[in-house]
Amino acid sequence: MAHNSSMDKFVSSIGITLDRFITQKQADFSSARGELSQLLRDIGLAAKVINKEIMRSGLIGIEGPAGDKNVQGEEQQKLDVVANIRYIRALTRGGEVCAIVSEEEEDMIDTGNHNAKYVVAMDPLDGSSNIDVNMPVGTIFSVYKRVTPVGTAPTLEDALQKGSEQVAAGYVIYGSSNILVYTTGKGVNGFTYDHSIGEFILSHTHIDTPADGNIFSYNEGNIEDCDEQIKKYVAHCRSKKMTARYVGSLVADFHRNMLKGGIFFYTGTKKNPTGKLRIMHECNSLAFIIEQAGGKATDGTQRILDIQPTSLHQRVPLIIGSPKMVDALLSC
Ligand code: AHM
Ligand code: MG
Repeated sequence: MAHNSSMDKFVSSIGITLDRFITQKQADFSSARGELSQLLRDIGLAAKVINKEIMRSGLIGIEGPAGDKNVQGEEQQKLDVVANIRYIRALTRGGEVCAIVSEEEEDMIDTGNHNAKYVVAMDPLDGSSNIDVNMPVGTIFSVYKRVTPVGTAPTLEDALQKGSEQVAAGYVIYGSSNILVYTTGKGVNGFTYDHSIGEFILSHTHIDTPADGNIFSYNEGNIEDCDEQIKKYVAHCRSKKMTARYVGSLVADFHRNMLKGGIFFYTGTKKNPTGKLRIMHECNSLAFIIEQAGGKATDGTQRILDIQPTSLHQRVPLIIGSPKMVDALLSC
């Protein structure tokens, strides 16, 4: 039935809930049986719970350090621990995930759901050093199909897959507003949390990153330690009077740059010769998303999504953002 233009505002998908959107999008995959949709809903639910905890963290005293170190020797914040537990619980109970790889856990977790066909890699709370000062933090996740047969116990082979094998990826920002962005390989969409009704609502459809931009995100405190290419590129950014923006929460820096046009890079330093960020928990997800939005992600020599991970907590250099800016850095 034809509709006139005044009806557009009623048929636009802006404003529908995350759950409904996921259900509608399932139709893009003819063989889909709803498991991935359920898994994404489970993540959406856990995101709401974490958001609630973060909003109250100052009141209930969970924003400080927990006293433990995680497997990388970094101090674990209490909220890191809380977020890790919440996501693992949501994904385990949800039943669609056979294995979870978390930044906060040394080993892969076998959820016991051996009939499930998906594996999730995640950083439950990224940028956690920002929690106690009210800066944005986030969750980053990647979803893979297992490679071992359904019905058997998952193995490391299921986890150590190239980023190009992801079937879905996304992140949540707990910041000035609470936003969930995800892709299943058919574009990138973002949902803003409406506290009054307790739902993520579609707010950013088909996100495309600008081909070029004016923002560079780099921890310039590392510049003495970095290689000539980075020094040259930073000098180039300064000479062009670009805008330096570095929150220190990857999701926040990434999200802003994707929407406005920009580049984020964290390459090798003396302390971390292959950079700080982890391929499984952080880089692959954002690389998949930026490519879906028309951008690029590389470690300086190859596409992030083509790297074969060899260990769960492997770190790689990350250069990610608007395609022309990534190319300009590589040509330095
Ligand atoms: P985390 O996973 O321990 O929170 O560390 C990752 C964070 C990123 O969010 C951010 O981009 C980066 O570390 C900042 O590191 P630095 O303080 O060295 O600039
Ligand atoms: Mg992290």
